[in-house]
Amino acid sequence: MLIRPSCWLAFATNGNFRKYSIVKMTSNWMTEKIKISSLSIEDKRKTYRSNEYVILDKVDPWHKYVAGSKDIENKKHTQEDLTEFRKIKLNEEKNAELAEKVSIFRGDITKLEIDAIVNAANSRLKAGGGVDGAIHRAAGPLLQAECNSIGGCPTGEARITSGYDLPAKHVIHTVGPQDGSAQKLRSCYESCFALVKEHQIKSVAFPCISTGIYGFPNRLAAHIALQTTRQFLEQNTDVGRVIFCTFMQVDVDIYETLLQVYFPVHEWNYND
Ligand code: AR6
Repeated sequence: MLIRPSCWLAFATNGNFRKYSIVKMTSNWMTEKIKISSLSIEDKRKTYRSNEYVILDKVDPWHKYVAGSKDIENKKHTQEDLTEFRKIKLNEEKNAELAEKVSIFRGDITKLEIDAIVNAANSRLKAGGGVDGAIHRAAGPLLQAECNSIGGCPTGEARITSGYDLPAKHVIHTVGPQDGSAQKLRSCYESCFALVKEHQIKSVAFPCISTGIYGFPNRLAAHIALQTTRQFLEQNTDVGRVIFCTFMQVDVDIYETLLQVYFPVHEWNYND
C-alpha cells in the first residue's frame, strides 16, 4: 500500500524524522510516477483530487468554437495586431488542418485531462501563487518533491515532471520573464514545445504565461503564444491539440480576436 504523501509531511515536523522523511518523499515521487504511468484511465481517474475534470473531446476545436459563437467576428484586430502578425509567414495550406488543432478553453487549467499542462513557475520551482499555486494544490506534494529534485529552472527555459494527482499526465514548468522581455517569453513557448516533441506529447494546454504576477502585457503575450504555436504546428504534425487556457475576460477577448488572425477558418488570411 502506498502511504499518502501528507503522512510524510506530518513526519517532517519532527526533527529526528526530517532526513528520513525527505528520503522517503524522494523515493515516493519516483515510485508514484512509475505507478501512475502504468494505470488504466479508469484507475487513474480514482487518483484525481477533484471529481471535476474536462476531457479533451469537451474542448471545442477552434473552427467549431467560431461556428458556435454569434458575435466572435465582431472582435476586430487592430492595425498594430497586423504589424505584429506579419512578423511570421503562414503556410496557408495548413489553415484548415490547424484550425482543428487549436482551442480556447476558459477556466481552471488543473481540470484538463490531457497529456500535459504548462505551469507559469518561478526559477526556484517552488510552489507560488496564481496558476502555479493552483497546479501544486491539485497535484499534491509529490509534485514539489520532484521539482526539488530538479533544483530550479532559468527564465525562458522549461522542465517536465509527472502530474501526480492531476488529470494531466505531465506538468511542463516554464519560467516567464519579469522584465517584459518578448524574447524570453518566446523562449518559454519554444522550450515547452521542445519538451512536447521530446516526450511525444499529443495534447498540451498553456496558461497566459507571465501575464499575471509577472506583469507582461497580455496582448503581446498572446501574439507570442500564437506565433510560436503556429510555427511549431506547421512543422510538427504529430501533436494533435494545443489549448490556450484563458482565465480572465481580457484574455478571452484577446485570444478570440487574435486566433481569427493566426488560425483563420476562412479561405483567406490577413497576409493577403
Ligand atoms: N488556470 C488557468 N490560468 C490561471 C489559473 C488557473 N487555475 N490561475 C491563474 N491563472 P500567474 P506569472 C492565470 O500570476 O505572471 C507564481 O507565484 C492568470 O489569470 O499565475 O507567470 C509563480 O510561482 C494569468 O492569466 O503567472 C511565479 O512566481 C496567468 O494564469 C509567478 O507567479 C498567469 O498568471 C509567475 O507569474
